[in-house]
Amino acid sequence: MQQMRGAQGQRGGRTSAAPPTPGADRTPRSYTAAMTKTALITGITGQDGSYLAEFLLEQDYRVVGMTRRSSTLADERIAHLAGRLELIEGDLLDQASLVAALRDVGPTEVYNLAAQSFVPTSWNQPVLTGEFTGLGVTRMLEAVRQVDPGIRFYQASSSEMFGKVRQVPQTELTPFHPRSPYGVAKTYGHFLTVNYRESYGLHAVSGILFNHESPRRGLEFVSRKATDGAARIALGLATELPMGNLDAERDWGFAGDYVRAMWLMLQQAEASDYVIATGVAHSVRELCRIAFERVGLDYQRHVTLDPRLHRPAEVDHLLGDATRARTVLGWQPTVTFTELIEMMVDADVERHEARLRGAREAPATSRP
Ligand code: NDP
Ligand code: GDR
Repeated sequence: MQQMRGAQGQRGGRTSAAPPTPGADRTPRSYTAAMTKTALITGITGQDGSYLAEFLLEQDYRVVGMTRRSSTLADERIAHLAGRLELIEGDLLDQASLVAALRDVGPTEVYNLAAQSFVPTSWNQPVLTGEFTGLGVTRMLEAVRQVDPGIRFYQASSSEMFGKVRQVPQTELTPFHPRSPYGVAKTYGHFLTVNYRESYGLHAVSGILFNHESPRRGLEFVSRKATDGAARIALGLATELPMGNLDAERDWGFAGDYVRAMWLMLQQAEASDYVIATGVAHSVRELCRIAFERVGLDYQRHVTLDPRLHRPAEVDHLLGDATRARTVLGWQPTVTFTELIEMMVDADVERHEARLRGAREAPATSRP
């Protein structure tokens, strides 16, 4: 395990790993506010991983992020945390690496955020999505059970489990009807989390989070695609933005608010599951309108329809009821939909402008 050394630094391999000790101490850790808490975050390089790491560091946690090996460094979302964040290698596909990571790190809390999280990809790679997003949860829970059943465990569940909704708005009691291999895999992960809580008494919670976005959102997700598209068109870098189903509706919130809810869930005396949502739904069309208006453009002149972006089975409308989170956790969102989209557009404009400035100012290089 290593301290992160910044964008140019090495990635943390498990360099100080002790060999796994059969029958190592399995005594559940007592959970007191006084002890220094250590969090292990899987999916640290993702949107939520980066916000959660920031939040936990502010709470004086020791934070260790799990990364999987790749030939390139994918740390742009966490590079600014260099020196404060430790990294350890592990992969949700590899049970032994998870057990070893837990033994090395000795966390008090595990946040299982890693997943294949893009819904359309789950139709192209359904088996891999099942392995990462579904069975990966089993591997992580088994590792917790074996290494230290006193670890508190958070599972990143999703409103995609509601899919073809049976009730509006959706609560913790709404039945699931997932509409994609991703949604099915998340539903498996959710029930497995509940099952390990009921079977082994683990402090395992499932956060049923509705869509949450930020300037760090992946460019393939609809919110960021719209805000980046509006920024590029406003700066003359593109002229149109092909989109899929503009009528789909989602309950979108700000990722920074949602990671606070994850933490609050693990601080409760009793493990339980919570819906996290704003309680307000908007269409993709409204999203586009607000994004383009922010840069003084009319989305109708630039957004084109591409039927190839429609999904084999769509989730038409999601709207969450987070009453339980509000009353039990004291959680509520702080950023409105319009504020969120405008924040994202502004960040994308700034990023593209900086790149354009850099390109103009860069010294001319002679080709070999
Ligand atoms: P991202 O797609 O931004 O991040 C996913 C993370 O998972 C990345 O760090 C990725 O690492 C990692 N990962 C993928 N596969 C593996 C693997 N086999 N082993 C180890 N790590 C792996 O997702 P978000 O941050 O947006 O979401 C976090 C979690 O919350 C996900 O589980 C997602 O499904 C869930 N969720 C998200 C919602 C949202 O609106 N954002 C709503 C509800 C649930 P790498 O960089 O190497 O690819
Ligand atoms: P979603 O998010 O599938 O809800 O999953 P996404 O932003 O991909 O899609 C939201 C809705 O927008 C419609 N849409 C488009 N989507 C994309 N990506 N690109 C387009 O061009 C486009 N045009 C219209 C989609 O059809 C859909 O209805 C996200 C992920 O973060 C999951 O991991 C998470 O679990 C859920 O949110 C809650």
